Amino acid sequence: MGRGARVVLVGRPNVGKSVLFNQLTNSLGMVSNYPGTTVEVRTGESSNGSYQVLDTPGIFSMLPISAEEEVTLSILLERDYCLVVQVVEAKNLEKSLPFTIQLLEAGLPLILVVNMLDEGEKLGIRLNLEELERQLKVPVAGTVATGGKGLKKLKQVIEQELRKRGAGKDYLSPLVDYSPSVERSLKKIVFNMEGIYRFSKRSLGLMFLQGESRAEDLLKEGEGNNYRLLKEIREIECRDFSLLINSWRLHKVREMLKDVARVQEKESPWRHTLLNRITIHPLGGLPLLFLVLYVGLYKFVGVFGAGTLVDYLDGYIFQEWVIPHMKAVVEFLPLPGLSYLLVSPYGIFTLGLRYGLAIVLPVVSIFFLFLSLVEDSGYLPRLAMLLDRLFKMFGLNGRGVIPLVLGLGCGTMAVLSTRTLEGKREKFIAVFLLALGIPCSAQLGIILAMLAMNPAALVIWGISLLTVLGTTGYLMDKILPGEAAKFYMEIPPLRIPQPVSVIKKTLARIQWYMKEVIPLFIVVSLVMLVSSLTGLLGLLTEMVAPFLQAMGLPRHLTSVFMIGFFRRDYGAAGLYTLLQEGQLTVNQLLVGSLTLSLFLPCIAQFVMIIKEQGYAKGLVILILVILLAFLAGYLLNLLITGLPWSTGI
Ligand SMILES: Nc1nc2c(ncn2[C@@H]2O[C@H](COP(=O)(O)OP(=O)(O)OP(=O)(O)O)[C@@H](O)[C@H]2O)c(=O)[nH]1
Ligand SMILES: [Mg+2]
Repeated sequence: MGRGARVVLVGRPNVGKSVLFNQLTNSLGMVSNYPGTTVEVRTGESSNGSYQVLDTPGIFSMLPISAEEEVTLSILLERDYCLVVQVVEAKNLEKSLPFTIQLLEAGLPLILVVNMLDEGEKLGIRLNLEELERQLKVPVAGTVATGGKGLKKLKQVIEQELRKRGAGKDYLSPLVDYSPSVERSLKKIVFNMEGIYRFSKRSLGLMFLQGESRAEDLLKEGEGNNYRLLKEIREIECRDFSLLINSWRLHKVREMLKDVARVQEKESPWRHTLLNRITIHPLGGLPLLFLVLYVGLYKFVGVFGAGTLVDYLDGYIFQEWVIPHMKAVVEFLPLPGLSYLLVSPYGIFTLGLRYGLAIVLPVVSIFFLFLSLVEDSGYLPRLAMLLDRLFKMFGLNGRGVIPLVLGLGCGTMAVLSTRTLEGKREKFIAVFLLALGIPCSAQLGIILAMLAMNPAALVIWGISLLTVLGTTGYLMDKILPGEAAKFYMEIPPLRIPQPVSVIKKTLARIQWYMKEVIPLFIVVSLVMLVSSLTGLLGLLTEMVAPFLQAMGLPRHLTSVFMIGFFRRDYGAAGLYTLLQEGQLTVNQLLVGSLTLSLFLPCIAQFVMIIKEQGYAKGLVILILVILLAFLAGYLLNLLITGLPWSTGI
């Protein structure tokens, strides 16, 4: 078998591939109850170290539509592996087995895992997996991945199959005999193919007949001059091969399932049905959304996380304890410059660690907990359905809800998740809106906590942000060429989040934050320290001052904006400090919060934007976002000057 053996997990989105991956490799990968959680391939070593496992983004068929499906198809077509493990849901065999047929047609060494047997059982579905195994002629294992049921057996089967590798599996006779016209063209194509491929010629021929672009590219390369002949054969019949091929496969699957699945309809509990209806009906869904936002974001993240916890950690632990003690220690040490480095206004302790650990960490931790609960409940796909129509006005559709909500967690990850959107147009709009106006959790929490003292200001901030986002989205929809993609998303059942999974996920995210972000806090303090010592900060302040003045903001906010570019939440933490020191009026806080919410994406997000959208678009986004942020701040200042509240909070 050898450590180099590779096992690839594939299957439709949201069927439990990542849970299985975590179980097989003892790791802590992201698992959520919505389709499209995994958008990049992850590799891990099996728990006994004898093979590698690859977790892949969801894929529906060999004809990919979205970018994340393409990632998986590329793995199947190009990467070296020994075994494919297809994961399917017990309740959705009819939708999943056509892809099984495709994998078998491709001649790939396969194990089928029928997961979520528990949910199938609840719906009254009884499966005869031995019969399925007999029909498919490949091993079939049943599992409940979340509970670990069937895993021991699955591991054994994987090892068995890996041992067989190299024994030379004969190519199985075709599972489906297609319609005469398809078979006629297919035979001619296969007969004329000369190249050597990972997939069987029959399967590549079928993909070619359906016009799949990767298969076309492969054949173009592998067949050389012969490729023209293949195209001619395809064109002779002049039929919609896709429709024919899919309907014959479906017919075959239905025939198979007659002997495999028995369904005894069970009534789902009324509570479940009611909750399900409420979440997707506007009359119930919108109040529920406000409730989730109010309790989850405002009360839990804003008031508790950014208020109570930060007050304690920053106000008590850091301000009264850590920093004074640190100052005392530094005074003792005869090292020149140490006090600058550690405890001056831009010192590593006073700025870096204080912002990172005392202000931002408590807020992100609480937000990560909230996000994990929401993700695992299955609420997000329902929100996507509810907001689909509204999002269409902004050139997105319901699918855009998920990246935008994830953006509240971390904009960088959210940009990556825009891969699940279908068209380039949607992706660009979503990436733009994320860069422009989706504040990340810590920033949002701190802003909510600061404005919580003045509810009217909070409402104005919320309305202004939504207006800018809405108007920008609306204009982009009108200006950008192309049409909105259709909305299609499978809605998973509502599930009670499992405490272990929620805690694991929250901890994994906090761990990520500590690893990636805390070092950055220290770098930020050093950059700020050097800029202030060399006079660069002063120069920048002079340059930005007229703009800040036009927005009614004090000039020392320059440093807040500068810090905000490293990470948005640090910027908010800077604002928080100024507020504590009594240096801001309500108007200034409001305009500052709005401008900072709209201001540049942080560096990490910007790098990801360039990776996903290229330099040119990245630069356009950057420039437009800066302009829009300052313009919105300027307009808001004009509108609120003269409002009755006074100069303090
Ligand atoms: N009840 C039940 N839930 C499961 C089972 N396996 C996975 N889940 C849940 O199904 C959801 C999806 O699991 P994931 O592992 O993220 O699915 P995935 O196939 O990796 O999804 P994508 O990454 O979106 O393609 C999560 O909420 C899991 O907790 C199972 O056997 N039973
Ligand atoms: Mg996954």
